[in-house]
Amino acid sequence: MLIKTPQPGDLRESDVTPESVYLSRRRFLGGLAGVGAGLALSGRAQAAAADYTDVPAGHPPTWLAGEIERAKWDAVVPQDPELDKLTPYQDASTYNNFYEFGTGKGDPSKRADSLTTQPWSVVIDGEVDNGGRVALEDLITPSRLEERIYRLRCVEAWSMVIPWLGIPLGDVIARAKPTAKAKYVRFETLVRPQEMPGQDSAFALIDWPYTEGLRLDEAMHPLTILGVGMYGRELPNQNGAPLRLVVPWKYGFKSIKSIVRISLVSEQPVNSWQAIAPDEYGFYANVNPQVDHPRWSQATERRLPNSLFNPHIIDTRMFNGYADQVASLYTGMDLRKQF
Ligand SMILES: Nc1nc2c(c(=O)[nH]1)N[C@H]1C(S)=C(S)[C@@H](COP(=O)(O)O)O[C@H]1N2
Ligand SMILES: [Mo]
Repeated sequence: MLIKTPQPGDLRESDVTPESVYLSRRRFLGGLAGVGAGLALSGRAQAAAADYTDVPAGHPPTWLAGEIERAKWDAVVPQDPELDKLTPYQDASTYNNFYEFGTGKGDPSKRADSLTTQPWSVVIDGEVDNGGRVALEDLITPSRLEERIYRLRCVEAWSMVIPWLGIPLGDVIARAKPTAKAKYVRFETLVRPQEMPGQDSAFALIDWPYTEGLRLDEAMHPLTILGVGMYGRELPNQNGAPLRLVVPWKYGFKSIKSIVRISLVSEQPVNSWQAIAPDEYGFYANVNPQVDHPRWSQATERRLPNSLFNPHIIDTRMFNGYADQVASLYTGMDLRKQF
């Protein structure tokens, strides 16, 4: 089967292919990411995913609006639709970690409206032949926007199931043409204290910018996406608008928000949480129920929404349930040491 990268303005295959054929094609594409192993397409869940009631209408830029409409038909959904019911938008957009807007879970949704997300551009630099500053639109539209329903497991032992809209990070890296010296990818969040009150705080733990990193093969893995939307709309600011990373088999802190710089580098970068407490937060941060945080167990997690009467505690799974897709990236590594 030929899989070509659509060019902007091309007729999408979904515009011309009967839905049954189209859906089986999607099943095949899902297979590339390792179906049978935790990801599968189901027509019912897909239809449900495509229809987000109770989600406030967004105001996406025009280049994104059409992409979003079409991508709703591209859902890759979790295998267990019961266990992995979508977290209500209300919870996913008001219970956040985004320290640029404060350390409270409710701070980002209260304060992040102040962030200007248009225009937005990203600098791609370091060990690349094709770097430079790229407008967000030009970064995204050469790829096909997809909906990906992923579990998000925070290192603090709570989790959600979120339908993201994004493109494979691997597409963006391939277009940048990494040199032979590129071994890791480093990401940076915007620094703009006038609009991000948490960056102005004298009590901030983080030495801004918030920084993250991946090994190049992790960055190229088909499950790793650059998100521009969720729940069938553009990202709310508190969830990392207009561009964030989503790496579903790693603790949530790896999924850096409001990205302005992507650098290909030869040395392993130091991520913000590792810099703050290297004994507690590592570079890899793979979800692992067998390796506890020094101050709490990682064996279980609180699936949101929960309450006193419905605590909803579930077992945490190795690599957040994506082991069949990603375990081979770590063959021969001691995951206790490289946590
Ligand atoms: N720039 C930046 N990115 C960030 C964070 C942050 O504080 N700043 N928090 C991380 C953490 S700890 C988690 S759990 C997720 C939360 O994503 P969500 O609020 O969309 O659920 O974002 C991650 N990305
Ligand atoms: Mo987190």
